[in-house]
Amino acid sequence: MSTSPKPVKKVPIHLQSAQNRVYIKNGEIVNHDKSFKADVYIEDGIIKFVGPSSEITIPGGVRTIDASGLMIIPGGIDPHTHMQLPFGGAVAVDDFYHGTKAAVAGGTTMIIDFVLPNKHESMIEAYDKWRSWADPKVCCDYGLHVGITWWSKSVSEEIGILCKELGVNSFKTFMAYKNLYQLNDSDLLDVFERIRQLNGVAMVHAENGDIIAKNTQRLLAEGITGPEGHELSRPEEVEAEAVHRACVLAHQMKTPLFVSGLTSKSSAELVGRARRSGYCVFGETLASSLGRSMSGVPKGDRIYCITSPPIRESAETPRQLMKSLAYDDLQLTGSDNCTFNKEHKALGKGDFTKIPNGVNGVEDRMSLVWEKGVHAGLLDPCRFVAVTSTNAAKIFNIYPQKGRIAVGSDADIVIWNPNATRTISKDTHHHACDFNIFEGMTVHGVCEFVLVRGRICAERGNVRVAEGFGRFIPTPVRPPFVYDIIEGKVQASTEEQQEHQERQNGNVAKRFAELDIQIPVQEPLSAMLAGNLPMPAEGSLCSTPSVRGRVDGKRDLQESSFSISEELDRSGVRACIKVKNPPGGKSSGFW
Ligand code: URQ
Ligand code: ZN
Repeated sequence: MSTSPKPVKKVPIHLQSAQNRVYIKNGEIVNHDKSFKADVYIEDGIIKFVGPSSEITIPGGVRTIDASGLMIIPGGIDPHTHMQLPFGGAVAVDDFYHGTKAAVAGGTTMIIDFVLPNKHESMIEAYDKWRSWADPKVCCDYGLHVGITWWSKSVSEEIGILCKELGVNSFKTFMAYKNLYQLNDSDLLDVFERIRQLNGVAMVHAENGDIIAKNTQRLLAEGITGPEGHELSRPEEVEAEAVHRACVLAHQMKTPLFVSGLTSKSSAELVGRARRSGYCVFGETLASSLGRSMSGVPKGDRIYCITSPPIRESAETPRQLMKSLAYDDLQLTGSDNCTFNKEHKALGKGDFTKIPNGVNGVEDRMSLVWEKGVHAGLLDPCRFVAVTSTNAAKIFNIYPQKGRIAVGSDADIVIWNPNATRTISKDTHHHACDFNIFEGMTVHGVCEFVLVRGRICAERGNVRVAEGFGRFIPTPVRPPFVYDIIEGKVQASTEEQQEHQERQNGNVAKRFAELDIQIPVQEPLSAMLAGNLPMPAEGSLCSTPSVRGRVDGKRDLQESSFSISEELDRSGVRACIKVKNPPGGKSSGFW
């Protein structure tokens, strides 16, 4: 049981003065809902000013960064990592130091890791163990999900304590890993019901573990023992079946559901359909599934790419998943970073069930999403920010402390060069592992600077992190962007609402014309920020509205849309549509 108060971490003196005042000028700020030109002033780890340079006088002793031609984006939030996880007879080699150093190097300034208790282990004792591993080592802030790997009255009581006292609002269940983490449907219903009672967020690893076990038994009996057996035991439909079932179970319990690590188009479409049917469900895909497929991988190299759910064979899958993120069938990207060295993977030579599952991703996630999404013309930069940072902050209830460039938010900031490229390699990455599944890939989108709570931790490729500088970030229960939907205050968008919104958007353009307000001619924002077109002077409207929900009754977009930055943003540049509170109170519509 967690008893002793956590020691207050002292920031080393040398970090306090030199790093705590930074001024970033001439950059293009890109939040999930709009992009605009403005300067940013940071002090003591918090954003204190966002606006034109004419409105601020910079005191002496401030580090000034010229971000001309660059983007200023919220630091990435990776909601799915497994640092130093004991798994499959090994321990993941990226510990909380190397893993978070790699995260920062790639532009991720917060991770949310998983406490995974063994069956019959106390949830709280496991939580204390993970805290003792992470607190002394993390280079950036972190949160924790807790795995419900078994179920009983005591577990139900302990997750109540985790919610009320220990800063956890999200609980991972597994429909796979039979005899290790897997729960049956009856337990899943009880767990989802309890999570709803606590105003938490249920998470699921959605693969049918019974089918996997049966297929594995058959494959081994047929002498198929190589790494190809891994994907053969769990083809796409084994994921899709579990995704559908998890959505129905959670919907029946009226519990918000986060589906982790989707790897196939069919599963992504199921999540999209559930959302359009009004289910409160969110879908995550991974750097590994977005960045590559197994198409053409030599048999001898397959062992290194083993993760669950698996990286799919089809070369089409990465682009299909990126389109799912663009269409909002999926809402987030994670990495599932769980790295093992070649020697560990070799434990499974001759029996694919003994290959420790997991690959890298936390360092390269941001660049891969930029390369395969924005540079490929499928996402605009605002949507890039939404799926790499803001949506995770909203779902896990740490927005706008995290996931936004705004006055009052933590100064977790990345100065992003959309036109620069880098080539991914084990020889240059910051992971502890001795290979990289994206080896040799050249990607657009490079961090010029990474600030973690105002401290410059990466500068033009030079990574200077401080072990233990990161903090544990509690994730409070009842995230409004989730529970307002579940409680009917805001309807999750449905087909007819989306059609309604398209009509409204058309009316908005007509209204602007009547009011003689010129909307800058919008080239595809992604093309602009991908360096193909010059940026318009006064900022850009984002093409992918991040708010689809509506407050009770039809929301008249003529009068309002939603912008949390209303009271925070002093840039003077209009939000998509300047708003007061929409009719019926402040919208907390999320999608
Ligand atoms: O399944 C997970 O998410 C954990 C156990 C890491 N392993 C993996 O294959 N992703
Ligand atoms: Zn995982």
